[in-house]
Amino acid sequence: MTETQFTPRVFSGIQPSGNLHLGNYLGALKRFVDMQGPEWETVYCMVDLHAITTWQDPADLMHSTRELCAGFIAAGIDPEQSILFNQSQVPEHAQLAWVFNCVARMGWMQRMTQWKDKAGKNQQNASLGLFAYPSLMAADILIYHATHVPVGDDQKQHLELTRDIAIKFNNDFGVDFFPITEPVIEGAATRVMSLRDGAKKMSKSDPSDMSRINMTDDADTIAKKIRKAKTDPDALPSEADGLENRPEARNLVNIYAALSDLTVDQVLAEVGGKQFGEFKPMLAELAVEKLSPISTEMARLMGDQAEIDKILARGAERAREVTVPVLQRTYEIVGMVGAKQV
Ligand code: AQP
Repeated sequence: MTETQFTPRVFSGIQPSGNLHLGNYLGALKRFVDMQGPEWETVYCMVDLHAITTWQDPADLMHSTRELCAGFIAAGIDPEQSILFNQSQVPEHAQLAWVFNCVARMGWMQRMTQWKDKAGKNQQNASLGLFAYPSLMAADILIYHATHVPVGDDQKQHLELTRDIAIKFNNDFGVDFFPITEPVIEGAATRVMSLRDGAKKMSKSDPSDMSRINMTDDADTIAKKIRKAKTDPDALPSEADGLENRPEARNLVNIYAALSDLTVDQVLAEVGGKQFGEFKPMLAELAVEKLSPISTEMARLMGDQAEIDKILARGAERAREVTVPVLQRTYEIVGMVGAKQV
């Protein structure tokens, strides 16, 4: 079998489940913007089918999808350069996911830590969709033959599963059809932690709004949340080793580094020896400087929702130029009669 050369293509997505936050921005969105360029084709998606794996109010889901689209554009995604759309408008994602449901093994899915975390103790009452989520995620990526996927650290295991599904599909059918995708988990903020608890990931679903900085927060709210962020009584160290066993301090330094495009060592060379009373206002000022223009632009874009819907529809049309032939070929490989007509 010859090694197929795949076009360098980036795919990633974010769930429109409300409360787009600093973790989503630094771990994902900002990285998506950084990867736009001549080196890659870039495909970015609002994964609304993933969002409904847990209950979403329909009106809120529509609002969050449009707001997330506004967030992508406000952060710097150019819908002419990148393909930008919502997942449900491209049916091949869900169709390929069904094929992958028949490739992935129950044991693989049961090992997913996000499934265990999100289903909690009440697995019997969780949706089947939540269990099958990683298979849809593999389809999201592989329907584009994406070679690279920028994500936060929490998605590492799902990316490994995507590779396992591609390898098993290729082996089962004796083809070299799906690429073995590379995760891109880079930068100082691959895992932004809660502002209230340095052991917990900053998350959309945390009941405490003080635990996260939302992309829609105004300057005063951002400053207040940083001022009240949990810290320890010690001064900041001058080197990264000094952040050992200081999760809250490490988190704030990581956020500062990612927002300013510096390394942790560069930040500590500047702020080492300072108390949090001095560092927090510096961080608040930086966060407001970087995030306020994005939230202002998001609000402006949300003033013309018809335009947002047009962008998403156009993005979906462009996406289908890639996904329809990939699904057709998949069906052919699997042995579906009439696959040519897909
Ligand atoms: N805290 C985080 N730090 C860095 N990256 C993060 N991501 C999420 N949280 C952090 C990255 O954002 C992208 C989109 O994530 P998602 O839409 O799948 O949502 P999620 O991971 O479910 O986000 P939340 O906030 O954690 O939501 P809930 O509360 O529903 O669990 C991904 O690339 C993710 O890595």
